[in-house]
Amino acid sequence: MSGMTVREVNEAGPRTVTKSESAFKAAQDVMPGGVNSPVRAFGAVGGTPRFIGKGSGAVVTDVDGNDYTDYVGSWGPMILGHAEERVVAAINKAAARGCSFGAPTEAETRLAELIIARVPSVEMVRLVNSGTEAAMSAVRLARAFTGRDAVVKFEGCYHGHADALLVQAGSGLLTFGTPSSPGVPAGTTGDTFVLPYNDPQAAERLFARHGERIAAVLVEPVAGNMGCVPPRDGFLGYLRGLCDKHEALLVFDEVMTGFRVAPGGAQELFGIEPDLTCMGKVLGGGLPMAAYGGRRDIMERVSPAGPVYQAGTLSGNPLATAAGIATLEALAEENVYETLEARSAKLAHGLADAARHAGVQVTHNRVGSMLCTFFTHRPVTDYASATTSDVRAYARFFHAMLDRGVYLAPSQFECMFVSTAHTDELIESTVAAAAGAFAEVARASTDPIGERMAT
Ligand code: KE4
Repeated sequence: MSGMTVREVNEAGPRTVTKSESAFKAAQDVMPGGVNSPVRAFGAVGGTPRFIGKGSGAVVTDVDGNDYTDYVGSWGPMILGHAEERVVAAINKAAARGCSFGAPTEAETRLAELIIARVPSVEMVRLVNSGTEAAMSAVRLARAFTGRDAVVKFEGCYHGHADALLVQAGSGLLTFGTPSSPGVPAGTTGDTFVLPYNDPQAAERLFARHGERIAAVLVEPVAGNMGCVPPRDGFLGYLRGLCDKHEALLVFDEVMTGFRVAPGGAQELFGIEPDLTCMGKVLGGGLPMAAYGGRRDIMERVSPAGPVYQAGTLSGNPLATAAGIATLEALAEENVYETLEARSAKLAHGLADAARHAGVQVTHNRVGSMLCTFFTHRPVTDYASATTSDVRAYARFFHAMLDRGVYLAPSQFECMFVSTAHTDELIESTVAAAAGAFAEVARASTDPIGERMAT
């Protein structure tokens, strides 16, 4: 891809994937679905998942030797691109001193200090190993701090796979959620409410009825797990006011937005300070690193300073900590976020022009370097509108882009991520590929998506 001309890009046909095919067969024999996280199996788009052999900058190469401009970026962590030399050097240096001690290290303090210096609301932080662990622990802490059990989340938002958060909307807006996975007892979701995203009135009604029971509102300040859905003006501030009024805690899940949409995440971008923040992805630069943090008076309840138990063998792991420090220090350099913004805007405008030229009606949402193209003509502001998207059209687009050397998220309901390694040239070749891919979608649909959706 990086060496292909625009013409070559658009004449490219399906790539040879025989090695990925045999790798997938072998993997399926020994791991459920052949993967270690479900979305990787291409279930939502069909076809053979590409087994990746290496990555360099914004390009990944599959085991058949096919190059792709990568917009998955490991689902957000790779904001500096793959095998970034400062991050790799930091990991190698740390590894040479030992991989894990199960004892405190000064590097953990350094990373904690970097987080606190950047994220407006964070006064104290605990390092963990995944976003799931961060969200799960923040919920436990909020319940302990408030002495209440109920938690509010929003439809279409994802906070990892802890039982209490694997919840779908209950039958009525004001009823508790129901488990969204077998194996999750009803009792563990019986204290979780699920509301529509970007609907302050629904939140108001819920608090009016149950406010005294609500420990926390957990929200993605920019939703990234139903595709990219920005908060409506005032939505986050309204949640802040409701939590203050009813003495509940506001918890921002910034696992995806943290250190991405601004140096201090969405809370810096929108100027709303939560009580607790979950972080991850970028924070580890591609290694297993996450965190939760916030007000000191809350965080000092966490064991061993306080009674709220939470622990982890590899928490604050030296290699992951080194990668995180190197990543945050690199992001602090001049013009990094301005460059990300310019490149992401160029991509979004190019995709919109390409879709319009092909006569394919799509909706583009973007916040900084996270964006999504929804195959619907409607504005996408919540889960209900996101799911009006034509997932078959998305799947066709996905494969047409893959054939042209562009690796998008294998699901309509995920984001594209731009890194500092996505050069103007790679953005331009992506847009050229999209022109061909949208034309393929237009040809494949017997009637333009817009007409079908108009009813
Ligand atoms: P992990 O446990 O996967 O590290 O983080 C869970 C999580 C928590 N909060 C937010 C806002 C998240 O986006 C995530 C994980 N995001 C997905 C992508 N939609 C990870 C990809 C996957 O599940 O394989």
